[in-house]
Amino acid sequence: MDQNTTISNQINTVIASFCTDDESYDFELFGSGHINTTFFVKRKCGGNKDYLLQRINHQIFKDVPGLMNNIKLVTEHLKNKLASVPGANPDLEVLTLIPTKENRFYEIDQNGNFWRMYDFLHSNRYDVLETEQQAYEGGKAFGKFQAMLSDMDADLLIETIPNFHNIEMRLKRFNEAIINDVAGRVKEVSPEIAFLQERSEAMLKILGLGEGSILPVRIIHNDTKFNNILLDKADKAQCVIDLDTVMPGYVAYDFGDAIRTIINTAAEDEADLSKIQLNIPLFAAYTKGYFKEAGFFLSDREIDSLLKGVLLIPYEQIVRFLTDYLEGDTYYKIHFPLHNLQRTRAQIELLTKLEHHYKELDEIVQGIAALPSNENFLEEKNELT
Ligand code: ADP
Ligand code: GN1
Ligand code: MG
Repeated sequence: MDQNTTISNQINTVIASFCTDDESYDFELFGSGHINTTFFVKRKCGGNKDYLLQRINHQIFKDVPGLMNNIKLVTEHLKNKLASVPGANPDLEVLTLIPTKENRFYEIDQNGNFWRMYDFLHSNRYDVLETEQQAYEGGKAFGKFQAMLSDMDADLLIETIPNFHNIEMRLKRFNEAIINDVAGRVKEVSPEIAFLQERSEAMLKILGLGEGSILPVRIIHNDTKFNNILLDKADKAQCVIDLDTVMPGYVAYDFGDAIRTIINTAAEDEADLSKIQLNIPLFAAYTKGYFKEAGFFLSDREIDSLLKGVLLIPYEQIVRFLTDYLEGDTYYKIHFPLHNLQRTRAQIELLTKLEHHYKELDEIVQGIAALPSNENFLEEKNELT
């Protein structure tokens, strides 16, 4: 038997371990996530009921049972909330886990890999945005997500990756990577290291505000890049996905990571730096959508912290991509040898532009935050003007 047939048989065995409604499936690699390995699973005999199968990266998520319990609790909480909202459809708006025949939410294969399955949601997905409508809907999706989780007990959730957005810890590991230089790459990246070092003090602000209890800890998504939202066929917000990192944190983290992907006219790893520009109307549209859903619970100090997150998260990504490059590319999936370095340089370009426009962006946030709530809740077409 050739290697492909063996892998195919293994995946078919995994599929059969879940409570699916048919025996014969086709599957193909799917999506552009950097962490898990995702397959689109379709019944050979056709029909609309498709599945999304994922091999969970257990090198990164060390406690998969704990992680899956988090996802079970979060999806249950969201579905219960939506059940009482007229017109809402919990099956389309919240991920639905498929249990295994042994009534668990994950399966372990013969090689010790962890798998999970969701209902596949037929929807629109974007790595790079095209319209203000999409940005606005993205803001609503993540705002509503935080709002709906605001009354969930955070103690129920484990920290799937401890210190995920803790920049002090990220910098510590980065400095260790420089000292260890296991891949012999430090000499190639002096300008990038200097860029990070020049800003390291300034980037500790959010952490300091949190430690001083000025910013409240809330349950947030923690990985709000735009391709972690599904929009429906009319580009309306449908479902927030990729729930692996739903954990306590500061709202500025979610705002910053969303803006990182929304405001950038190019891909996160664009090689041609001249293509990386700021699309400020998309920034404003996202912010309006976000405040529409989250404005009612944000404190003034949290509102003031949002733009700090817009600088912090691209900075943190640079630290993380460069650390991975220095450590020999062990964390993120890469598609060519210098991919992490290219990502690093693209994010440096983005951060530099964000720094230049900081004041202008902050004024936009403050202006939207100051809108009377009735104005914030106008019909959608008016809100974007
Ligand atoms: P990763 O952690 O690797 O980013 P994700 O959970 O984000 O993994 O999934 C990868 C991609 O698969 C997503 O960007 C999205 O396009 C798609 N996807 C994930 N879950 C679903 C789903 N239930 N229905 C349809 N598409 C999905
Ligand atoms: C990863 O899983 P994915 O591709 O949506 C990463 C995020 C980074 C992002 C950068 C668990 O997100 O933290 O912001 O890549 N997820 C994890 O594109 O590390
Ligand atoms: Mg993802």
